[in-house]
Amino acid sequence: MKFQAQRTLDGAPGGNGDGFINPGETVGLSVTLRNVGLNQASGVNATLTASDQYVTVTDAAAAFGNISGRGAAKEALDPFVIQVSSGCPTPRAVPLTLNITGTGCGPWTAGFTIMIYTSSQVSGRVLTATGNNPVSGAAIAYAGPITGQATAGADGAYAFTAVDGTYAVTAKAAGSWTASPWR
Ligand SMILES: [Ca+2]
Repeated sequence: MKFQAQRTLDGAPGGNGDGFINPGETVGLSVTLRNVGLNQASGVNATLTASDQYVTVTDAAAAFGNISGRGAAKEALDPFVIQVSSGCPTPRAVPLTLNITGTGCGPWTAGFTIMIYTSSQVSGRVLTATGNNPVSGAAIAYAGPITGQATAGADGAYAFTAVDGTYAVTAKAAGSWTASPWR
């Protein structure tokens, strides 16, 4: 049995819904396991432990039911829940351990690492170099700890959510040179 993926559930009331695990949030972690054995694993359960001073596991149990064999993956029927202390420094990598059992099979141990970030809203305006006119619809690309795109509005304004780190941001628009990256 292997760890395959983790989905962060940081919606209200415990989180701000930006998709990142932030200091002060209580979030669900929905784990997907992969059964690399040949046979179906029945009654699969997992417990989650963290040994980090800033992370408390408040729901350490998740059930998976039966997972077919030969590489089949299955997401937990219910998520784990963790609480991150508001004083947690960021960015912080927190390793977590899964102890997995099944009926007449296992046990297995697996691990994965979550990242705790401080999220910030980055915003700006795209203006022409000569005349300072807004560039509506300019394509903004940002690359750093996370990578993505945004589009400038009619007033040239754009915004995106970023996490701790350094980013290169470029703006591209038809009829204009691509702006040199700024950080
Ligand atoms: Ca969040």
